[in-house]
Amino acid sequence: MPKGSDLLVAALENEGVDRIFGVPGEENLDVVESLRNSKIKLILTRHEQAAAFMAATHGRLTGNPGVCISTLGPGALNLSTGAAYAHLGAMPMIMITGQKAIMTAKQARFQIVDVIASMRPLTKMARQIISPKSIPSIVRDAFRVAMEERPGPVHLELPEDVAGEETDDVPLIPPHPIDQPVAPPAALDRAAKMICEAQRPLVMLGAGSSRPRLVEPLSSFVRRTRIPFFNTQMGKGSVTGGSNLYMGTAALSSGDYVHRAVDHADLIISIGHDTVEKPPFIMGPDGPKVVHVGFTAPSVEQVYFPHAEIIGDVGPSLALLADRIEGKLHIDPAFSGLRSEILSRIRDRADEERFPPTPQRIVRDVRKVMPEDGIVCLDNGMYKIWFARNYRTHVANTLLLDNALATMGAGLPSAMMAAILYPKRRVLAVCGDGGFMMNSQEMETAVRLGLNLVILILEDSAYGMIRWKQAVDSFPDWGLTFGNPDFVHYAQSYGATGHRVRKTDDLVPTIEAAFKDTGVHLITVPIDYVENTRVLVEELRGRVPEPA
Ligand SMILES: Cc1ncc(C[n+]2csc(CCOP(=O)(O)OP(=O)(O)O)c2C)c(N)n1
Ligand SMILES: [Mg+2]
Repeated sequence: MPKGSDLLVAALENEGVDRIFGVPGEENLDVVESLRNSKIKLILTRHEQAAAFMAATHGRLTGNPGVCISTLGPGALNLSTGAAYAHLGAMPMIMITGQKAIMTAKQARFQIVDVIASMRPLTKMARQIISPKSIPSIVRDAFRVAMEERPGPVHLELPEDVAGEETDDVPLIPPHPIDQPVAPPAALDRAAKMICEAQRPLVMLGAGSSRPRLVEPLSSFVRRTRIPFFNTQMGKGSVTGGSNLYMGTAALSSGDYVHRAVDHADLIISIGHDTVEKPPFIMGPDGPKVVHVGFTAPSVEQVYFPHAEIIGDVGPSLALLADRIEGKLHIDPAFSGLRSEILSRIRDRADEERFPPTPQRIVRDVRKVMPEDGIVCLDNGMYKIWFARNYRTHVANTLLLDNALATMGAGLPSAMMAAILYPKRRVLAVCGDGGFMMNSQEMETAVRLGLNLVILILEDSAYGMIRWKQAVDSFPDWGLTFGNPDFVHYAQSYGATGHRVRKTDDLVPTIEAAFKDTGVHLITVPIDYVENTRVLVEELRGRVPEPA
């Protein structure tokens, strides 16, 4: 007779799961034993947080939930930042945590916290499994809920007595594809009229436009309508940045060069914008009209309150919208001049030779060694703004960054997941010296798994972004610097290869050589953050003369 844990593992196999990430505890041992007899691989990580970041990234990149596992109390709580990352980032994920027996209490309250209650605000659904018979339906429901728009994490708690209890075989529930309704004709007609009446329409591609299934429909919409577009940080690459309609990326909320295009527009078709992102522009009473196109309705915010909505499956809804507007649009030729101006500003100082290198130079050099389908995974720090602003993406989900929870520590785990899923593509993690150290122990996991992966650490011996904000807000420079390990030796101690860049011109050949080799490589380079204030504050506020 199968045990609860056998049914759980069979139900996961039924969903196509091939790996589970995590750190088991004694309450998960029945599940570990059922995994041993299954096709699913158990991938141990060195911290539960990393397991959750990896599982979430699996969901983000494939549309199918990644699965992670932990013990009760302390292990489960270590998953919570990953839960929030997936929840805000709309990444489908399943978290399975153990619990002490629920029929008896032989250890009183040892290690027991109310994990379900702690997960509720961080997930789409959090449930305790109280009987083995319910497992097939609960697991099917969990996957459905996690994948359904807007995707996100689901938490299941499996107490050890339920996991170990034998039961009659319960049939599994076959998964089926979920189709979403398409936007209603009245909404499409209303929006089409507004768009055709506009003199200077512009498209914005938001986080939702990076869903794996939208690649073709979005490109087709832009091709058919020829409306210039810009993107949010998490919408990068959903239509190629090589297109002559690409106006830039909104890494700041206002005042950047790309906002010249936003200010010029009288209507913005906002596709897949998710207000979890730091605002890509600020709506006000006099700004452009906004038509929101999304899988779900936008929340009404002080800074985002669309005038019309096209809600439904985005791909087919956009095709119906294009049918209504193709060939009937005003495209303002001034956008093309604005585009050259914006993009040339962005290229400024990318060629500079000084050492330590500027952020612009580092972004340019990384782009040089990454093929179009190469994946750059950012941790969270000052360089994120530079990569979002300056790195041109040609394929969706090739610059993975977190502009939702914006947590530190996800750079390395997300890159590891990308390297597992796409072993033939180049994968580069770019981390600050602060963020890298929050999950650097996963170097061991990466080496153990035999991944081919390059990690670039940008060293400023500081929590640079906060230090920059401190300066922008006119506080004295105080309290935000630290010392670092010798990263080359640190890498070697894990069995990885370490490199230190000592000349700006060595950056490209060092990254290139690391990719040509196999295994895990760590490259550390100092970064000159003087540019943060010079460009992102003074130049944009017109306080320094603009370069000729
Ligand atoms: C888990 C977490 N803790 C704190 C912060 C606040 N925070 C944002 S950026 C940053 C500094 C990042 O430092 P580092 O990784 O060295 O990158 P740098 O900005 O120096 O390039 C901090 C502390 C955060 N976003 N996430
Ligand atoms: Mg730093």
